[in-house]
Amino acid sequence: MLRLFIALDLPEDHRHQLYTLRNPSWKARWATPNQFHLTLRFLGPVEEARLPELIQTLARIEAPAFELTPRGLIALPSPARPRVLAAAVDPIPELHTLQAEIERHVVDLGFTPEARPFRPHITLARLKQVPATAVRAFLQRHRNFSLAPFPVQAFYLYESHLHPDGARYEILHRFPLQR
Ligand code: 3AM
Repeated sequence: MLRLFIALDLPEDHRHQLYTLRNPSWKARWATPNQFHLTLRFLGPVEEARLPELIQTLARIEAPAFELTPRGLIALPSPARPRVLAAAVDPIPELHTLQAEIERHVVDLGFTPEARPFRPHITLARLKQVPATAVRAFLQRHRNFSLAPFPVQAFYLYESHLHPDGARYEILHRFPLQR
């Protein structure tokens, strides 16, 4: 079985800027620059034999390239119960259209529909025992956070390799968007 998800990648420069937000004193697992991504669809365990049809199906998606602007930090599922610290992005229709197209295509293939609403985010840290007050103070301190817009010219199929010291994400396939 392969543990798969579909996501957007970030430019090198943006990864490094996101990494500077790191607060090493927290009981948290901070993402390293090569782990940053924006998940569009988590697929979970998939038989390796299904990979060709999955790739063929995703390759049929026709969606335009767009620009994404990281703006604002958020705590998920909520600031009162912070489990994940993430960067948000400006909501733009093209991102939601792409996510909906991917969802439609994977459901056609037999994957269970995603029950949760799409909340686009770039995970910065998984919080272990960080008090909500500390997270709120962090969000307040970084309330004006934003990064330059970056071009999104493709989406990717990733394999997640779980290791005791954190996940390693490997790109299995690149799906170009239309210019
Ligand atoms: O984009 P992020 O880093 O928030 O949380 C996991 C990660 O999301 C998410 O898939 C991404 C790549 O691992 N993920 C893991 N298990 C999941 C599940 N059962 C899940 N998302 C939804 N359902």
